[in-house]
Amino acid sequence: MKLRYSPTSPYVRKVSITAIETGLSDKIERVTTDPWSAETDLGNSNPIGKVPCLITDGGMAIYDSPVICEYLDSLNTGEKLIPASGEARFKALTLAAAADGMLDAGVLLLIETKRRPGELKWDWWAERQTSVINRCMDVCDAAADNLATTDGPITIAEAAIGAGLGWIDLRFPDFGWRKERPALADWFDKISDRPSFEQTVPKAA
Ligand SMILES: N[C@@H](CCC(=O)N[C@@H](CS)C(=O)NCC(=O)O)C(=O)O
Repeated sequence: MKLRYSPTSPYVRKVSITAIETGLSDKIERVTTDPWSAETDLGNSNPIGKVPCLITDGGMAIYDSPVICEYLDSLNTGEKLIPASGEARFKALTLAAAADGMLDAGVLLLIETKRRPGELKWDWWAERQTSVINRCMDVCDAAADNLATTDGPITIAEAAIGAGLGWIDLRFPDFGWRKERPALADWFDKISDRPSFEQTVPKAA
């Protein structure tokens, strides 16, 4: 398998954590891809033009990150990251969706506040994305006491929330999310020691 990736993408990190936890990491060749480059051919594999994009051994392109994680978990012969059915499945998937939603808003906020030319900045839009991030973090905080940390298997929820918070810290070091959410902060400290998290810490580009 080949994974088209960029090193700081939190969606890629979630996939990398999933790959490590499912024991598949060694089977994945990494192909660095800059989705923002005008020259990239990424759109030939993923029409959305985003990383991550997984190319299977059979040549099939799989996107976006939730589908890639589901694919890797389907190859996983050990404990599944995505529970098979029932409330556990939909709790894990919904928490992962909240973490992905936090990131989607985070990416929009990054573009709005750090990339858009000053005269085009739109405060209303930035405030809206900040509210989304905060609401998603609140949902993760409410669930934090039931999230796995260093011992035992994790689900896609832990992978997504951990990758998401790591990226918020990288891109918005002054966001200040911990003070109001001690349970989530404590959980994040603990999960950060898990090998799959330690091995995938994003480095500023
Ligand atoms: N929903 C997508 C989001 C992926 C995404 O936004 N990736 C960013 C990098 S962090 C990207 O490739 N952006 C390029 C663009 O928006 O054109 C997923 O879960 O895979």
